[in-house]
Amino acid sequence: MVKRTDPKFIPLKDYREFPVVEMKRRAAAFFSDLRRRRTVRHFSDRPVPAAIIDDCLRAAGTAPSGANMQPWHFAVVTDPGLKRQIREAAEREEEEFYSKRVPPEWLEALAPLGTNQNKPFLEKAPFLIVIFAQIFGLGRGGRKIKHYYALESVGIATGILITALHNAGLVSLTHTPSPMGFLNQILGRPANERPFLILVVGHPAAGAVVPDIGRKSLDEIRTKF
Ligand code: IYR
Repeated sequence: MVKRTDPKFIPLKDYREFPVVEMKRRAAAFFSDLRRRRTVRHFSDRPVPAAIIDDCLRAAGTAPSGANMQPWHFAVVTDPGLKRQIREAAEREEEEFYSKRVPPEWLEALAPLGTNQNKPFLEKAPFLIVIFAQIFGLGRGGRKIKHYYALESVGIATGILITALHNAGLVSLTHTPSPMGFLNQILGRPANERPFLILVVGHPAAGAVVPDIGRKSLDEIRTKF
């Protein structure tokens, strides 16, 4: 028997309507602030209050998700020993990636970013947020609960997290060592969770530089019908 819960509705009380001029101002101001965001690979070890990270994670947790399963888990790492383990494991994989596994075409695409197998930021930055996608949920007695659109949902939550961190005055790096299975072992996360990415978070190093790359224009990313 399929168990169904009757839907229950409450008033949409928190929605705010703005006059059109105010909508325009807010949309432009948000874009103007967000266009300053850059992915940064040079981190300072300057500490960041944990409460700021917690609020950014609360923001991430507001993301929409398939059937409201909220299939994300954020492992927040500040412990230097764990950071070192993550760095060592990531650099082992990256060494393999850059020296053997990477197809020439991929290497060419990465060239403008100036990345390599060395990942000092994994120890230097004050926070590593390891984002896991729960491919399925675990109910009572270990019963598997199907999660719909888990990766899409976690991608949306990650986007909100990156935006929230930027809004708070922090920088981040989306880091995806490949493969990332070592993160389950080091952090003791269960088998229903798949590492999605490591978000490296903190302040930029003094004199940090970023690749001289640009963004596609609106005309390149949208079609009007
Ligand atoms: N994981 C490697 C390679 C890499 C891949 C992509 I796609 C990037 O946008 C950047 C890097 C690394 O982190 O160096």
